Amino acid sequence: MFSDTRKGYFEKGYAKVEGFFSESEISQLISDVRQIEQLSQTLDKDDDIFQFEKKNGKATKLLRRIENPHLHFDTINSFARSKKVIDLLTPLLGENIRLHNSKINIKPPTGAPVQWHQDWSFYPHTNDSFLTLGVFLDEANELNGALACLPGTHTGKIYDHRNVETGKFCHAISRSNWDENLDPESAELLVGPKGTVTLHHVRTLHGSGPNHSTICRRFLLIGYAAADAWPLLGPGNFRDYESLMISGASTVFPRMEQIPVTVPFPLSEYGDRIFESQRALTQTYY
Ligand SMILES: O=C(O)CCC(=O)C(=O)O
Repeated sequence: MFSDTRKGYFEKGYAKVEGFFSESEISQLISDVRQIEQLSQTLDKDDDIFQFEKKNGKATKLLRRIENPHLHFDTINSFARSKKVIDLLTPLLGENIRLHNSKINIKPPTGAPVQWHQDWSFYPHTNDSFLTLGVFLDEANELNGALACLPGTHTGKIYDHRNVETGKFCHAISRSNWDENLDPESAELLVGPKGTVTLHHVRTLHGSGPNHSTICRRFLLIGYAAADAWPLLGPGNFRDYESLMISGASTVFPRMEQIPVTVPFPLSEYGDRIFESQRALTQTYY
């Protein structure tokens, strides 16, 4: 890894590497994703894998998100476990790495924004050696809703992610819970051509605007944690949890760190569906 990428990640809480994937590597990934996208077009509503943009509360044909593709499609599973990815992550997470989750956010033209949030509020662990790798499947720019990150927030406080009106967890920070550190004007927009990768720490404040352009902004996002970061909400099925190790060895001796946490309760009726859950927010930024 380039040492300035590592330095930037630890100092700012995020980093970007343009051209990380070659033209042929990214073309292969895009073609794999296209095949997956096509499977969605026989559906007329959301299922456990595919989520669509909504109009007047009803699903349109515009695909919004593919949930945990690594669990359903071999091509994405292999990509998420590839040597090139592991070599990128090792200087940031150490040698023992577990895959946590994945998604492809499509953000089609007119597609919805993602309000400001910290992933840490969704899934607190015993330590925060934990990040999300992002891969641009399309160019991301000022118009189509590129990811924005707030520098330095990965070592700061954890904001309340409950909807101030309902009191329920909503995957976003209500405006009245903002403080001077949550200043979108000081955010960095992570723009770049397809093949660019981003790395953002699990506590980094981030969000992205709506797509005002005529092209999709497809973004593959994969969460990874150090193997000794134990999920405070429990591992679910332990065998499945262990099967997500992508490098090194697992452990039953979690590393505890004295860091702020919050838990994603009380749950809203939208469960872990970030777009639906954020839509209930009345105090939005984007
Ligand atoms: O798609 C994006 O721009 C950001 C997505 C994100 O932060 C999330 O899904 O948690």
